[in-house]
Amino acid sequence: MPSATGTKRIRGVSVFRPFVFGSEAQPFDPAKKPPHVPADHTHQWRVFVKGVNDEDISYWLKKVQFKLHETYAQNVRTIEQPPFEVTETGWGEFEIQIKLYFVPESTEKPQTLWHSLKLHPYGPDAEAKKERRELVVSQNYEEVVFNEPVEQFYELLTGGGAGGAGGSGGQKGKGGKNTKQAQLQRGVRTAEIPFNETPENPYSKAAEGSEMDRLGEANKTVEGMIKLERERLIEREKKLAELRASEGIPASTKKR
Ligand code: SLL
Repeated sequence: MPSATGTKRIRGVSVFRPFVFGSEAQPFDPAKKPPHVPADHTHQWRVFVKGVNDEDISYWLKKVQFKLHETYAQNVRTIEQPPFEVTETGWGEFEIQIKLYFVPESTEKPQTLWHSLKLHPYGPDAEAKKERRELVVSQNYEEVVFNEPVEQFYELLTGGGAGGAGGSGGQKGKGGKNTKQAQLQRGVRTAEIPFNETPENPYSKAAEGSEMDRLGEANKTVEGMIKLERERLIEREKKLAELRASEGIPASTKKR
């Protein structure tokens, strides 16, 4: 059956888009707890899905469904436009199911993620943070990968060419220029993350670089440990062989 215009898949192409999802929680100050909040609720929290650096992601993400714990009234919350977030109050931590629905042009099925809502400070300074009633942030950087997107979605994702949604002018630059400047002018969309991190946004090329360095170092340590273990094993096998030889036990324990 011939496919409709724009629904042909672009073979061999993958487009990824970064995003951030997670939660923020803060304990109530008992002296200033709002009156409408149930007595057993100790925290206010927010669960969210957003672009890196709060970049608009609604050109590929249509809606988000957050499935809260059953103790919540109407625990399935569907957010149809940005900000894709739910703010609540409560007393306990639980797993939140987050279902991402892509724009209809994508013809993609929804994708499900899980997030563990964190209300209590964790990590080395947890006690001091608790004392100060600090905001508890638990968030993750993620990338959605669209493999072989249909043409119409690829156009949307890349803001490609004339009439591309979200562009300032929508028209291609003179002579089809493809410089970064020309791309920005006509609103070409990319998955680039900022070079440097900021207090609001920890996800950057620089952070990625130092994380790679850290992983490289960790890898070296692990390789060193493996080498040491291997040497120890050889040493032990040698000792075992010596013992066996001195007691006249054959090296192989294979049954005849
Ligand atoms: C726990 N397994 O026991 C978890 C469940 C549920 C949290 C946590 C309810 C709010 C309400 C709320 O905070 N549920 O009553 O509306 O820790």
